[in-house]
Amino acid sequence: MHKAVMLVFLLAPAMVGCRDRAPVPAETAAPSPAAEASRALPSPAGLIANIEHRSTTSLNGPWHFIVDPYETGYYDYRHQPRKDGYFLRATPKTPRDLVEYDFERSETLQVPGDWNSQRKELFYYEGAVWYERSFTYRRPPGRRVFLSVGAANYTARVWMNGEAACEHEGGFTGFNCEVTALVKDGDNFVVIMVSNARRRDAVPTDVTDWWNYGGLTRDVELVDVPSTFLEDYSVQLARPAPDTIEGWIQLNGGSVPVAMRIPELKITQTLQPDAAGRASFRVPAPNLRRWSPEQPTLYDVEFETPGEVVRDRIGFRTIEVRGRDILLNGTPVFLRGVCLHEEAPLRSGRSATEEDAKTALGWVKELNGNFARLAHYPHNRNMARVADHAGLMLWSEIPVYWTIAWENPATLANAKRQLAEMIRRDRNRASVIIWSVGNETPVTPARLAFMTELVASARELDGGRPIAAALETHYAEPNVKIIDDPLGKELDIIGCNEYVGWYERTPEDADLISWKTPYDKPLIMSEFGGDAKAGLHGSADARWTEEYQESLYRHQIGMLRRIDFLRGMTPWILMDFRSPRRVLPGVQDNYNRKGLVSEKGEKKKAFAVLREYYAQVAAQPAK
Ligand code: GCB
Repeated sequence: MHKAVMLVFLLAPAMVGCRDRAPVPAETAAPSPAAEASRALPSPAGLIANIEHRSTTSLNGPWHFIVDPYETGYYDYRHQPRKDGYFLRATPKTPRDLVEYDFERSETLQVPGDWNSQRKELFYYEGAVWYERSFTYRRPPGRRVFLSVGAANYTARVWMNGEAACEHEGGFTGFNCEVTALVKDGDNFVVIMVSNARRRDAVPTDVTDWWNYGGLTRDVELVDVPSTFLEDYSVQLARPAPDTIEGWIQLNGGSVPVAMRIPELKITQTLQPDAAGRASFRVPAPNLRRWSPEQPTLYDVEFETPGEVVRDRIGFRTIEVRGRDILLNGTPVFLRGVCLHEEAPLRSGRSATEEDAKTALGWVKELNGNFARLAHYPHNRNMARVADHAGLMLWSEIPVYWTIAWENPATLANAKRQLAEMIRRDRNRASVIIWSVGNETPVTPARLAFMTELVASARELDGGRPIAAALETHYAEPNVKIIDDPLGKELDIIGCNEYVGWYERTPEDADLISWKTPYDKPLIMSEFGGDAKAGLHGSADARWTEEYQESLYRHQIGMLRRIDFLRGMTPWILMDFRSPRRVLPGVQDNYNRKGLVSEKGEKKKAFAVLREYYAQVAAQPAK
């Protein structure tokens, strides 16, 4: 060793490692839950209802991004949260300063949008990505300001001008954090660390059958409201007195009188909220036209507080279950539906826009449908808005899918939060008629306890809509299928997924099968189907051909017709969607091919079979 080097080594051992050693933190490799909690950013504020009709400043558009698989921008090399993380958006002040990132020189991603379909190198990426954008702003005098994120898959940590704003978990529901004290007049910047790392204890868990699209997948905007503002409200038709509109309002930041108006019905009321900012109301509405698929009437509803008029468009209808019937406005209805993923028509990737919603729901209309099952998580807000206008009924679901960590209380709390966020956003949408608490969950005591709590939560949050879940089935006898999952007892509507002719037996075997259940409740066959590659033709017994899928639909329809307690169906699925489980070259190529329409919009033969059947059903009065 060179003498000089040896001298340095002896005198200053810390320098040899090229940095000062950080003190060893109390917790080492695996920080305790308490230590993790102490690092947490603030929780989001209460969800603000109807953001789309408030005073907003869009932050959509290009955001700079940094891919950070090791979370270097958040944790130091001892896995401690950094004080100088990327959220500071630092730039060197002098040539000597060491700053190892630079948002300005980093490339951009479009928001809203997933990163996987925007960048080839991020197609399979699962981990953290930092988003940054700057904006100029002038806070309207006296107003409070919230940053609203429509969805960030899966976790998000938000900083405004370098200060912690909030964090959120759950990839398909929105959140907002108050930034009144953090935004400045003039130049601002916001940084959001989004991670789509899968976790066994998350909701959904680590194994699903859809693409794990990461990123800021829905609109991001600033919302400004008065210091006391209308945070949430419910307006619906009363049951069992359907000539009455009832509801409640919840203010944030104090209590002020609120004028509620439905001009077309000549309804004007002044509500005087209590000290907690809450008031409820009941008003007669004798001449009201009910919302229905045939006549999707919507009314302007206005709430005026000092400094804000919140306008909504609301349809009024009742939905209830009596025995084995589903009653819409008191009349039995058969739900002619199809399942949908939130996959963008014609281009793949996450859908986000009103245009996407119109295309997808336009196909449902073309099928002569009146219903869609939004699988397997809450879809973006445009879906329910477009469905309200188009006269389509919806099933909305949380991603409690397959094999959740049933015994983990934090997982249950997470599922409950997502359920509450889903209900809170869409409770005033007439189109949404069913809340679903999950899909194909196994029959075990721990899962039953978990799901029963979710059902109770859903009822508490919204007593006005039936609760369902998609259950599994088994054979009671060689040709008799039974739905007797004990969760059925808790539900209002039984959903059931079955794949006769695809994962089991042949399409023709459906002719032999009959169905039973101990529950005196309506059944929606919430899934059936099989894969077909658009344009691949052959005989009806050759897998992957359009003819196979067509034949499967014909036999399924024959079987379903014979189920006297069937009150709806949603075959799997409207459009081919990306899934990493689907690897068969030349056929699947990372797409689940059970769509009636390909990802490019090509209609397969089964589309016409279903369309024809739904036309027949629509022409008959419901049972
Ligand atoms: C199911 C699941 C759905 C899958 C589908 C399939 O039962 O609920 O998420 O994508 O089957 O294609 O296997």
